[in-house]
Amino acid sequence: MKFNPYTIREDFPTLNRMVHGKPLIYLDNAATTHKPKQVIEAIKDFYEKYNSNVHRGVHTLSQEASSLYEEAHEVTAKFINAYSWEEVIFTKNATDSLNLVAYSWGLKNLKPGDEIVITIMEHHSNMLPWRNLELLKGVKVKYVDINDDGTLKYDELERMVNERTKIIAVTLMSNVLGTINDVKRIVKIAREVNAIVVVDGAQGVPHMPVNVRELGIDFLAFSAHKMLGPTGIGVLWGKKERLEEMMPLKVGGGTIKDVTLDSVEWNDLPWRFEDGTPNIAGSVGLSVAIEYLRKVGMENVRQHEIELTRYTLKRFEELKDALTWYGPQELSMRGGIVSFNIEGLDHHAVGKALDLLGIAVRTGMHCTHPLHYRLGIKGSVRASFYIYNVKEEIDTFVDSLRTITNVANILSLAQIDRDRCTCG
Ligand code: C6P
Repeated sequence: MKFNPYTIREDFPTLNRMVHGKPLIYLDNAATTHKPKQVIEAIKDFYEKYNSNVHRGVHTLSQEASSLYEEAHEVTAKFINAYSWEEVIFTKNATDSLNLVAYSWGLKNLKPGDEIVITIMEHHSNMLPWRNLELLKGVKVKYVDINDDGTLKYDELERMVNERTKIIAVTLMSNVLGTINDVKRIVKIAREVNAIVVVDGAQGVPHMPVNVRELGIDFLAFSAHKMLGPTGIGVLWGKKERLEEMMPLKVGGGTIKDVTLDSVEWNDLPWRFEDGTPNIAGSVGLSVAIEYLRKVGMENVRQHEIELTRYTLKRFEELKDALTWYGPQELSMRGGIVSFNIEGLDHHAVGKALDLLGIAVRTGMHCTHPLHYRLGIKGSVRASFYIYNVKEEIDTFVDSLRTITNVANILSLAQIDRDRCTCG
């Protein structure tokens, strides 16, 4: 399919919204993306025609719902080139997936004194579960720093990893800096000490081709809602042998083959980790979202975001006296995320001003407090792109930043004059 963001936009009803009397410009895709009508329709269709519980009935609706649910595992497995659909566990979201590895693999396989290496750019979801293991298992979490340009200090990582290192957990793409980490290089370092590699793909998987076999990693976590799918469903992919090493911790309906008062026989993969009635409609939505992205082509997604980022950074140069932005300049090392601050202005104020002009961005610390402290800032404004964003939106966005900057300058000059004024 020839990539055309203008045609793609027609599939997204939300993009027709007006906000404060202006056409919506949605640049908050790292938080969540909009859903194409194909996904919305598929979820509606599921509830209208197939709604039933899975793996719990011989009746037609339950069989059909079970097939759709199983098929969603297969579609997801193919999308990331997993060895088998049995390696795909549906969770609530990426956070849930990372917690699942931390506890189910970590509690069983770690011992006091073991070390987990993560990076300073990690989202709290790929930091706090590991930190909990410090309390629960007496392991130590170590943090790899970044260079001034927001890239990872690989030499420091290499020095930090030793025979005590059991896990390296790293994000594929930073949700603030946009930095894309060299996961293959990290896997090489990990293999020298037999550590496993857990990848937080929440920002990576929606925006670039991801092939788990080629990366050589052990676990990958991501969320449907950041890749055109619904909220409430996420994925943990794990190599089969790693999943076999995990203990089911959240257990109950769906996780077992047999239970007596003396014993439990756990279910096959992946069901032993999918406790209770799952998000069946969500899995249908995820399937269709993946199918949509597959047709668009993940290479095209990546290329489009490189172009939008290139254009944004070029236009940011016009405002360089007032703007500070973060992350690598080199586009091959960054995704479609641009975080910045305007000199003298609070990030929330900038976000609100943009909202009044119809532009949605995220402001704050983006669930990466340690990274913001490392950068020496109290927060940032973040614009993040997806397949339906177009250059004209970037123009309006940058022009709006110029207006905000000019108005702020006028207001501060007015304040200086006001302070000098003694006329009562
Ligand atoms: N980042 C953002 O605005 P969940 O919320 O579980 O779907 O995803 C968690 C998560 C994990 N890792 C990274 C790198 C992420 O960016 C996120 C979610 C959103 O940046 C919401 S905080």
